[in-house]
Amino acid sequence: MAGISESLGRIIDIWIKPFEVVSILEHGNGLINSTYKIETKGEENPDFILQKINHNIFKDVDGLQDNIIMVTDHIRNGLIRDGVKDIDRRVLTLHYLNLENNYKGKDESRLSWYKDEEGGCWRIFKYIPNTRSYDKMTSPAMAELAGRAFGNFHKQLSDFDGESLCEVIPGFHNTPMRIENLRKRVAADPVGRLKDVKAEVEFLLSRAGEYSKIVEMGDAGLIPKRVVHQDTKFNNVLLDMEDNILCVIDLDTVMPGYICYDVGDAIRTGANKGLEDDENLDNVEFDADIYNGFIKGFTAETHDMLTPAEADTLAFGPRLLTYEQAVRFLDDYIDGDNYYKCRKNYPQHNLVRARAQIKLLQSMEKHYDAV
Ligand code: ADP
Ligand code: GN1
Ligand code: MG
Repeated sequence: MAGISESLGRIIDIWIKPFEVVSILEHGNGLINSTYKIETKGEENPDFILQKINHNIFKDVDGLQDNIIMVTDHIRNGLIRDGVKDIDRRVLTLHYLNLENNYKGKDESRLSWYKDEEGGCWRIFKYIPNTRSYDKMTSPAMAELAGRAFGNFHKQLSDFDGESLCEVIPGFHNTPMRIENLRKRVAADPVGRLKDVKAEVEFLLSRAGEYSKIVEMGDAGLIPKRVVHQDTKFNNVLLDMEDNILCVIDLDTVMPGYICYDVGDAIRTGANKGLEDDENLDNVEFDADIYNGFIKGFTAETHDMLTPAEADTLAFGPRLLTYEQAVRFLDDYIDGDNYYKCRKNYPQHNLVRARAQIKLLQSMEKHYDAV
């Protein structure tokens, strides 16, 4: 099995006992962690999601896992309080590794993640059966569904104390910090790629002031910091087979931030008529109908909690997150591709991504008055 050593395989056998592995297959298409589905023997038995945590990026794996435990516990307690019946389908459940009496006589028990012999960090979630997720929002109705899912997620976390969370990636959506990183990378030009991207760098840096304003508003106390998701791709919403919302997943970056980040990343990924890494920039265009559908669902859930100033930032969020993502892809390209997974034999991948984000940003800027 790709990426899974024999010794890790033995741990997985212990981890999912009494169930037995039938197959471990790659699942999903994330750019940071690697995800696998563990299928077990017996139709009626549970399957599992296995993930290799990218600990070059998530350096404090204990902090990361503690965040996920606290957030899922909080959501689960809220569901119990509300008398929800199918709780196991409404929130992610980590599956602990119990090594007690099983492994070299050690008596540690209930590990929420495991470090293998090569230093790889692994965790397992219970697989929520009969579910699906979509990469794209294909209609305004679908976008409304996504908006409701993320809006409800914010409601679930509105009484959660963000102070208890570890900042797993410092300054994750701090746009001025991302811009500063790009400036430093340009100055260092570590692999000699700057010569190919001067126009892109100039385009992005010319907008630095405008796209620093959300962090400045937050610092000035004009908008509240809340616990937000920060990676709101539509495929991070699990739906049942009739497309009813079940839960929001992929909780690694749940941290304090501004609510426009979540609207922003959902629209950046969901309201692009092309792909995130489209080589044909004619395909890449902002879809205002998808945006409107999303905002309808999102505000239906959150209108009670949004402050007027916050509500005013929602429409800017998509531009902000698209700008920031262009900065991040371009930064990684200039750095020689150390952060995002790139397709094999495709050295231009991060540059293609950055150009597609710049095209999307231009299209959003053009439509801004209309939204
Ligand atoms: P990534 O960081 O790679 O995006 P995710 O945690 O989002 O990782 O998982 C990738 C995909 O796997 C999701 O989009 C979803 O389709 C599926 N998935 C993840 N966790 C579960 C789960 N507990 N039950 C069912 N499907 C899941
Ligand atoms: C990463 O791996 P994935 O798809 O969940 C990244 C996001 C980016 C996204 C770009 C921790 O998310 O911030 O927006 O790629 N996650 C991290 O597709 O950097
Ligand atoms: Mg995901």
